[in-house]
Amino acid sequence: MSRSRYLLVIFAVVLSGHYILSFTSDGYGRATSLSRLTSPSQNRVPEEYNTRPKTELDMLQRRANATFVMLARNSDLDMAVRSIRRMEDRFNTRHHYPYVLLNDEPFTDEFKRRVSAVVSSEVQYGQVPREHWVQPEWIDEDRATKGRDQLVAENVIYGGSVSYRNMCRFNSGFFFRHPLMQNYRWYWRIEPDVHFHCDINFDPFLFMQDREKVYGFTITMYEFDKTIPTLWGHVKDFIRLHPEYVAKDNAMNFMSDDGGETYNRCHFWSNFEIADMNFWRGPAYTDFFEYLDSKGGFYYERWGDAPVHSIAAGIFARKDQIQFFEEIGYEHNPYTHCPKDPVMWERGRCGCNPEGSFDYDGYSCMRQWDRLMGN
Ligand SMILES: Nc1nc2c(ncn2[C@@H]2O[C@H](COP(=O)(O)OP(=O)(O)O)[C@@H](O)[C@H]2O)c(=O)[nH]1
Ligand SMILES: *[C@@H]1O[C@H](CO)[C@@H](O)[C@H](O)[C@H]1NC(C)=O
Ligand SMILES: [Mg+2]
Repeated sequence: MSRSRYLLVIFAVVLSGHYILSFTSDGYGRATSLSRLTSPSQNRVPEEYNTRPKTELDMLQRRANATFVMLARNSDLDMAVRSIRRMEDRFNTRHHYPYVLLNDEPFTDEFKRRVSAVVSSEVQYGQVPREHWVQPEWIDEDRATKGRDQLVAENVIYGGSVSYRNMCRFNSGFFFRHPLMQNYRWYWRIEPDVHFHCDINFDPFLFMQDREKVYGFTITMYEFDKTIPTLWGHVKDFIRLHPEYVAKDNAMNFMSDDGGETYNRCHFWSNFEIADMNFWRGPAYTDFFEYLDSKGGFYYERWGDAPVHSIAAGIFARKDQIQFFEEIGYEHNPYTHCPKDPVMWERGRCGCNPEGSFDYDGYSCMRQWDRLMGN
């Protein structure tokens, strides 16, 4: 064998070796055998969104017009710091998205100092204007009191709380109107004391922006019927008044088992949300919120922002604009979503137990979601 021929053979062997290696690697720089054991989940975010091996410089080149948002009380400080620290460790030290923290009272200096210490980006602290928070004047207080007393008698969680109702109404119709939120289109809602159990190796904002998504969730479940006895009737009335807002190919069959006649109480758990504020700021949701608000159900009953947001996304958006983020391991007491797909679980270096995932718990609405998406 001549020397040049010999070198050619070596070259060919090295090349084919490299080819085989890259063929079996998982695209995240690690060889994996798991990917051959399972068919890919339909929910998996494509690998082109993988940001992990890139440099900081790459990251800075493409970022969405987005922020984290957390509503918190000063007394939530320890838990707020924990949530944000977890978000930083699992995602944001590679992305540096800013945070907006909102409170119906002024944040204390101690609160600001502790939160600012854990973030790798900018934080802004805002106070909610009174008119976005307190029970409106025109609410019939006698009727509201009766409503609260009844839910207390029925042992409904937060049944007697006015501040909880203020919070739900604020999250339904006002957070995206706060002056600090005006600077952004996309947000990721986090709450004090939530957990992110897996590395988030992609940018959910860019994914949603590129794919024209409007709403992303990780956990879905049934709402308590006692908190929303009249809500669906008002929704149907609104649809009759405004058929022009109803999207084709919407997610109605996720929320209703009889073509829209009754609500099956399925909703996305809104303590986790990644969504497009243009959707909430647009004409359909603006009119929808105003209509619902005028019925007083945030106070006479105990309408949550979760069913209100979910129903709106389910009717005014196409179903393919709603994203189940299977790979984002997430926990808000008492429920955890943990990726069941072994590839997602391994890539995310998840600390959660997939066997304990809420997805197919009896109280979960993933079955209805799968039915809708044809999974
Ligand atoms: N500033 C402020 N934040 C509140 C108030 N009530 C609830 N929150 C926040 O609203 C979110 C939801 O409240 P939470 O108590 O976690 O309700 P749950 O998740 O439905 O049990 C959390 O981010 C809380 O910190 C309040 O009265 N003032
Ligand atoms: C971000 O979005 C907001 C709201 O849509 C908009 O007002 C603002 O100009 C955007 N900023 C950038 C840099 O695109
Ligand atoms: Mg909570």
